[in-house]
Amino acid sequence: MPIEEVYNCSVKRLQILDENGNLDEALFPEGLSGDSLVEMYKYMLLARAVDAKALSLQRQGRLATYAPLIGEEATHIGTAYAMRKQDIFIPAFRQHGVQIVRGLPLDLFFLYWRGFEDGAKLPASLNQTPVIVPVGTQLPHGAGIAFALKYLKKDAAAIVYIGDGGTSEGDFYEALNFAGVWKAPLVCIIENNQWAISVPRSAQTAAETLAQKAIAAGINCIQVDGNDVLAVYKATRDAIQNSKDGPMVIECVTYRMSMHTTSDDPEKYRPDAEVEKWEKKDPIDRIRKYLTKNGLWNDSLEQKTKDEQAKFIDQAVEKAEQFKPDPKTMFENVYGTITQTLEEELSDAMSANFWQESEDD
Ligand SMILES: Cc1ncc(C[n+]2csc(CCOP(=O)(O)OP(=O)(O)O)c2C)c(N)n1
Ligand SMILES: [Mg+2]
Repeated sequence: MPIEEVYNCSVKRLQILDENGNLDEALFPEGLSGDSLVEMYKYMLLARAVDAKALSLQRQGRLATYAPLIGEEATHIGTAYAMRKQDIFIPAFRQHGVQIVRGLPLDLFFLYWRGFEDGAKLPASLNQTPVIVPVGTQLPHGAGIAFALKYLKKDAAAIVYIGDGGTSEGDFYEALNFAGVWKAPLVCIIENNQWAISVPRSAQTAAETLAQKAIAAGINCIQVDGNDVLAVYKATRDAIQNSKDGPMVIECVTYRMSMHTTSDDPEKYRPDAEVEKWEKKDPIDRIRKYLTKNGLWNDSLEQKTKDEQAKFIDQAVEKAEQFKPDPKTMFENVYGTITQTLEEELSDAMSANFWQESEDD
């Protein structure tokens, strides 16, 4: 008796805009206007400018540990631009570009990265869960939220983000398994930036792609050029449109151009040649080339936009730096009932002396 094939699978890869700004017309996302392309580009510039400001503030001691986004703008803006307001956005900790497109007040962004939990108190209208640092834990939340949306018959999807490293966590597989069984409207964006701190993608898994991890859970998947904002946008928009029929995994292949966080030095573990190779694939350069070639952008618009964005960012930083924290917030929400040690520390913190000494340090 011949050995039967019971299952056969493959993973497709989508790219629309190449490194030189040339477009595959046949794949261009239907209905996307020139104005929308310019808006996406401006968001990418803004994300990069906010990132540069955050890094500079951290180096001046005006921000706490920060996780840069540079290089990942197309993955952030493309996915965010495809989302609808009613969709629920479930980030990990690096998706600042998505937050910007979703309308996060920028002062809250700086407040959060200054280390104040008040920056994590998000307006409910954003439909976003808080930034989450324990790797992978947002996946079960995302699957649960997607299940709830289906149960409540809402016309909305849950969009959850995870890094290449995060896909090795049990939480990732468990969440996909659940979402697959329940055909929950979950769109899982794997932001494959090639590194998990100092662990390269090649040491993370023997699988050829990260997208294919969806297949065992019975979930559709695609790999996209994560530095091509059009491909990222199209894949995400299609996945959201189809989410009423079940989940989708999108692997965005991109690159972390900078350090993992400001407490890390990538020069210790990765070759310059690798970074230089990815510089040629810069997500902002290629869309700028396309827009310029098509008469939608020029140097004076670039300068005007950058000037306006710099002012906008400075105002947000000023507001965040004027914020006066209530020391009590550090002690709240740690335990259901405050412990004796925390009670003592709180009482110290509430004394005027404590703050005087800290300021003099
Ligand atoms: C459960 C858990 N283990 C370890 C860490 C420490 N840690 C923080 S980020 C990170 C790497 C994450 O890599 P990846 O998922 O690729 O996301 P990226 O940082 O590249 O965006 C690790 C190991 C953590 N925060 N949580
Ligand atoms: Mg990573």
